Amino acid sequence: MYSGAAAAAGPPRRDFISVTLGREEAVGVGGYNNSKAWRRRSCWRKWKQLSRLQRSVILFLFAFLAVCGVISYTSMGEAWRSITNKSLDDQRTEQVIPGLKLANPAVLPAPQKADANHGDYPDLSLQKRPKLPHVRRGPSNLQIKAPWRDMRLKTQHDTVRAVEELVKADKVEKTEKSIISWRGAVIEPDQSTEPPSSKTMEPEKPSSVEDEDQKEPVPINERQLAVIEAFRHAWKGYKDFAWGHDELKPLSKSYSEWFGLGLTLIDALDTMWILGLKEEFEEARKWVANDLVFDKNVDVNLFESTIRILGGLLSTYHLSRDNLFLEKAKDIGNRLMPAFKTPSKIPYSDVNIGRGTAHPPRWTSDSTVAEVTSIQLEFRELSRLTGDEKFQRAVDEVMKHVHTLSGKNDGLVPMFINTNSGQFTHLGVYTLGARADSYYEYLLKQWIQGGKKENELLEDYMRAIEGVKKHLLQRSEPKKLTFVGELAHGHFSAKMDHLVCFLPGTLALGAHNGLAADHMKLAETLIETCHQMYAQVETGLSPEIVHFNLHAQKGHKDVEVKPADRHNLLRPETVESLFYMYRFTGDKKYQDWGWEILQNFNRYTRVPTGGYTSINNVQNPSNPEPRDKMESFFLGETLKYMFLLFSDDIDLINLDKYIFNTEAHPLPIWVPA
Ligand code: DMJ
Repeated sequence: MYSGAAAAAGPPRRDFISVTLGREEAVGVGGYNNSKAWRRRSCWRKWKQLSRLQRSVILFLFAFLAVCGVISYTSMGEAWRSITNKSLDDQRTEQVIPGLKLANPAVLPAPQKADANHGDYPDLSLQKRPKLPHVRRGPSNLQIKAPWRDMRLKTQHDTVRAVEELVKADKVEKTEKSIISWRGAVIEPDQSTEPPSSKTMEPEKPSSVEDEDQKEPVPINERQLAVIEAFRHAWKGYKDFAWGHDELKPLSKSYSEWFGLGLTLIDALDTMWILGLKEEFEEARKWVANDLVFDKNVDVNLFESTIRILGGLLSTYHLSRDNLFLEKAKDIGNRLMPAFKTPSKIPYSDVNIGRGTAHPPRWTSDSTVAEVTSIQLEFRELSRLTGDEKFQRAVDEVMKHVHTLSGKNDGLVPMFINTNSGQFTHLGVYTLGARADSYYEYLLKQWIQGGKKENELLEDYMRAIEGVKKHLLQRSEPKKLTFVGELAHGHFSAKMDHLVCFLPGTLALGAHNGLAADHMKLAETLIETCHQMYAQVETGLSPEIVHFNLHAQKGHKDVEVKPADRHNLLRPETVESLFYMYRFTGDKKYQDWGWEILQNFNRYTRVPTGGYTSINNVQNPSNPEPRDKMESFFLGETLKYMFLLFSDDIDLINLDKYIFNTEAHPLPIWVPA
């Protein structure tokens, strides 16, 4: 035991250490037994026997050791982290974890011999491919892992090897690229977002890597790979012939301009993110950073630029957490605001984003109802992110106003609204197709986005669906397909736009969010009809508009197509609804139907030199008459929904956390379910 004598015998500090820490405990002096009380008493006695100086020195030493311990732990942690990060950064720069570099892009085996009937359009059907192991999705910066997670990397190698085998068989593209699949960031419940306030919102933090890692990675399957291949083929055309322009003209190997704002590139950003096309994404990001300028003397359509550009930038910001996209979103959002300076506050259809002026179309002072009521998700989200309420105020006012308007028919709205009077015009025509469609979609989606609190939106939605049931539903012959027709001044027309095929998906989303179960039943019947709009046509692709037969006639199918309506613009609505239906029911037939559509796009709309084209005649497989245009929504929506439809990972854009805008750009639900 430490004694005063020992202290006197040498320098206090050293004595203290040797005597105190060593002796008694080591040799067992003092009748040691196992009694805790005894030990406590004995320690206390020893402590009391120390001089004040000795006690202070002991306490100081303990404190010193504790501080050293904390410091060395932190700096070791830093060093470990930087090693891990560096190696991941290296991987990023090289585009590979060695072995992840592919000799060829991950494209499908060579198309089967083109059917004689298929003209120039190569047939693309999948051959049997090796089963793919798990690929972890998620951007590399969200994938920083502890060393013991190397197992995952090994799995990626395996996947890449499998992909390489596929690639060997392909003859189409030879560019050296890699598949590195990442995932869109998932908002975890603890990161739930809040409705707009006057304070600027801090950008959300990346989702918890640890939480994500708890989940078994879901493999990317063959059909998803086929979508990636299709996207790359489309992107190749855009990159080679239309880079930075609005739309690709794949046959003339040129481009068309609408707003002159790189529409396809912006629309496709989040699709690349979701599909894991990192290299393409980085290249496009560079264009956004260096070449995307909104200070241009150009008239843009408020609705189209909101859903495609503002929506695309906002969702890319959410997925990538890259501030560049938020800054650009703020810029375009501010430049669109002059549209709301009208006598009625119902916005004009067109805005000059350079001059800050807005106007209606030359021939009228009307705006389209769907257009003024389908910009809300985006402007509301912009307010939430910036803390600037003016965006939300402007669009909420439109909804409140439309809510009170007369001229509806059991919740169904006319197609036009006057920007001076604020009243509906051209009364008496009701459709869920062009000019009204997304009004219904955004009623439900705003209600979900805002945490299911805005009752007027829900009321209007529920009433409208009742209106659809009462006035617009009929059954066709011979298959008795339920379809959504139109009503013109009391006369029913059996005409249905392909655009209406958004409805089954929206109904299913509503049912998933607790609305009437019969909405789901209706969704199931309507998606069957949309499927038949493809299946009953010669190319297996739907025309823009169909007419349903109401009376059985020998040799007639349910679906009739008029010559003026037989084009296909590569639209997304049916695939979109298939995606929702599969997510909510798990019924694989929906995936199969989507797979058929993809194959038919590949058969009849794929241009060998890159890109896909809309076609003029879905009824003529030997000459579908290419129109020489690839719409931006083919990359923004159609292929994205295909990829999601084929996925079995419900967390790949979880529908309880994200709401898709009408251009398929996912935005966060403010209070996730
Ligand atoms: C897209 O721009 C949007 O989906 C819009 O709501 C309707 N039209 C096209 C796709 O068909």
